[in-house]
Amino acid sequence: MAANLIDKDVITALAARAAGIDQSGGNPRLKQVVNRLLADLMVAIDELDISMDEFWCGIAYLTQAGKQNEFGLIVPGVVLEHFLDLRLDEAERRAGLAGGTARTIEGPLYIAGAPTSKAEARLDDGTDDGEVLFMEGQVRGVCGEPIAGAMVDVWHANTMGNYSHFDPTQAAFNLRRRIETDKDGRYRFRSIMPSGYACPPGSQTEKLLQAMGRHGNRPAHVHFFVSAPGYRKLTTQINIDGDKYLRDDFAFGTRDELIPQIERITDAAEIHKGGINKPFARIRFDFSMTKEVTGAPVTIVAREHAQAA
Ligand code: MBD
Ligand code: FE
Repeated sequence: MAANLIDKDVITALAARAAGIDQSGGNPRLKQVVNRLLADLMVAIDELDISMDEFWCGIAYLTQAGKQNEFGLIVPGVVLEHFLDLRLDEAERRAGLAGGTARTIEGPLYIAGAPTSKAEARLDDGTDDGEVLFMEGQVRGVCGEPIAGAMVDVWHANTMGNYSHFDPTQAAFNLRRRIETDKDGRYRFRSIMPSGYACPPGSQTEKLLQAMGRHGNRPAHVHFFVSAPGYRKLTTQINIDGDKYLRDDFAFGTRDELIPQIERITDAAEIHKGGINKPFARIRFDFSMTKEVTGAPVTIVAREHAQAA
């Protein structure tokens, strides 16, 4: 079958009618977006000569993905979540908002309402015999001022690459905490070294990636939301150096500035000081926050999160 069976003007008119452009009611912004996406989709169908079987295969795929609540995983997997970050970076650059710790994707596995503590916390419940990780640092403004009372909301996977809540074998809020910085803007926590996440075998996301010759692995990482009054909320992650997938993240989240050095502490006296009985890892990482300004695109993203039971 030949491609381009339908005149572009016919497609444009169909998309406009389907999006209610000729109707006075409805939400104008939604109509504008639906109109554009429909027109672009019909042009793609026509130019690629997408068959009925291919089209309905795609619909069945999306239907199943919805049933399995996988859109939050497909979005980073097909680079769209990272793309939104690139757009926000550029919008900030144009608004004159330079500096600050690089942002990177939130991902689908955040749970709101983790336990809070002042200055320090232990994130793991002691049931996972992973390498002990101490992480610490300071939250400062881009001009260097320490930010007392900033909230460092941290979450990461266990040694199997699984996140509490989504993994029913873990206790509620395991490896999830909100830590308020001390008077000098400092935070510190004890946890375990995470492993990288892998898309669930047999999932719709995994099927799509495989069909494109890709894998569904992320390098080990630790997520953060950092917020403080008067500053722009930061969504970011650190990646664990040395991970096989460090430069090959299926979700495109790795950024050079977000790969801190890892110290391996083996000295007996230091180990004793850390209150443990085996060698451990230490990461020092400071967060740099830009000031909130009027007119810049907001960095507080309204998106649906799974709720803790
Ligand atoms: C994750 O842990 C994650 O951070 C992202 C972006 C996607 C899937 C799993
Ligand atoms: Fe993650």
